Amino acid sequence: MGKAAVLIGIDQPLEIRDDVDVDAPHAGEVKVRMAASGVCHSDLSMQNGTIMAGMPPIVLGHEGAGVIEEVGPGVTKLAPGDHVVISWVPQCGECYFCTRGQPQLCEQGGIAMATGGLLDGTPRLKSQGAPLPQMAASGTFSEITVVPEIGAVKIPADFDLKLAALIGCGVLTGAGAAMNTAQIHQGDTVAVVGCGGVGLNVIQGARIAGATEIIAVDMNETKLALAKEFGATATVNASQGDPVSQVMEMTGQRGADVAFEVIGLQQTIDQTITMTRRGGQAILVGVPKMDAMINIPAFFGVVFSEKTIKGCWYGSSDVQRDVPKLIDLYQKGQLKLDELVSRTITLEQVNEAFDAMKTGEVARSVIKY
Ligand code: PAD
Ligand code: ZN
Repeated sequence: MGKAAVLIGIDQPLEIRDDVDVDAPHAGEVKVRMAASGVCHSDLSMQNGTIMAGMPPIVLGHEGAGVIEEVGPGVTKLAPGDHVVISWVPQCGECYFCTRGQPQLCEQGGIAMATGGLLDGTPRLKSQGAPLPQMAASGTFSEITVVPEIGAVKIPADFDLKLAALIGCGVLTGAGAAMNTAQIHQGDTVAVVGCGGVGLNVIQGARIAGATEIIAVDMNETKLALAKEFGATATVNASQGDPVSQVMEMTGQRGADVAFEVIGLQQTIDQTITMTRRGGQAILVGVPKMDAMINIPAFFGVVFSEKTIKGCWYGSSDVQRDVPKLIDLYQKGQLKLDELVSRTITLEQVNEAFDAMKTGEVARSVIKY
């Protein structure tokens, strides 16, 4: 029996249950004792019904790291005792997308995402006598979980698991948005709208990729100060005047070479596309409400201006390639991870982490088991 934080209804506090039974891993699966889990805005968006309503009860959490306790039949790449980062997009390496260099779109992940189960559509957790679904084939708000072998990436055993957890979503997504999705070039001018746990990683990814001007846009001064630590060269407080005209002014009325939306609001999506220069790229990372629309004039906004509007899923990451790369960048002192941890909390404090996220006071709260 273990503990887990369970979403029992939209807009209700997560319930801490201590009766969670974990099945043995099936073929191709691994059981993981979680060491740490970050609290990402996507967890809050599940809790408040912005995304994927309709499947409570479900264990949330998808940004985690831990130690393998048991492996199912046929598992060859991982063994008990291995330290792993959970990949909330399992990447099979064999499907249409994986073999075309887009493992972030792996066909296997879709089944899990839609069902709250693992790759066969069923979860390995049970509570109150019923199967307990797991968010995104992970469920890292559980002391112990079972994930597909292709949803766990081995890391060195001496790497801090609390920092490794953050790599699992915020860092892969944010840094990947800059380095993989946008493929920032040396000398680019970049705007980042939304400087939370993911946006700060877009900023540092852009800095590492060679952007020379990085304009951070947020409504919270604490976040703007953090953004500067992560590499922003200028800041715009969106609560003080129109952020688009401020970015236009800072870029000689041309706009940013690459602008990123990292909030998930219809209004900021439109702002981000508008502040992108002619011929530039607008990268949409934030997850909006399922019925949100993009409201951009088709001619002046896209055709005549030749802008690319590009979605970003999991930082277009190849997790087997990018997790080691990010660890290496951290060890060389180029990637900040410690500074992302605003608070270390217990599983019981997960609802407080949601409150802190709503007021914008934290980059990340990290649950330590
Ligand atoms: P967060 O809550 O830590 O950060 C959001 C930031 O936006 C905060 O700093 C806010 O102050 C700021 N903000 C809010 N409203 C405005 C506004 N109108 N103008 C300017 N700034 C504002 O969230 P996060 O960084 O954890 O996640 C950001 C989004 O990215 C969220 O929608 C999440 O669901 C999404 C996400 N997408 C992927 C993906 O694969 N596409 C992965 C992970 C997270
Ligand atoms: Zn996330």
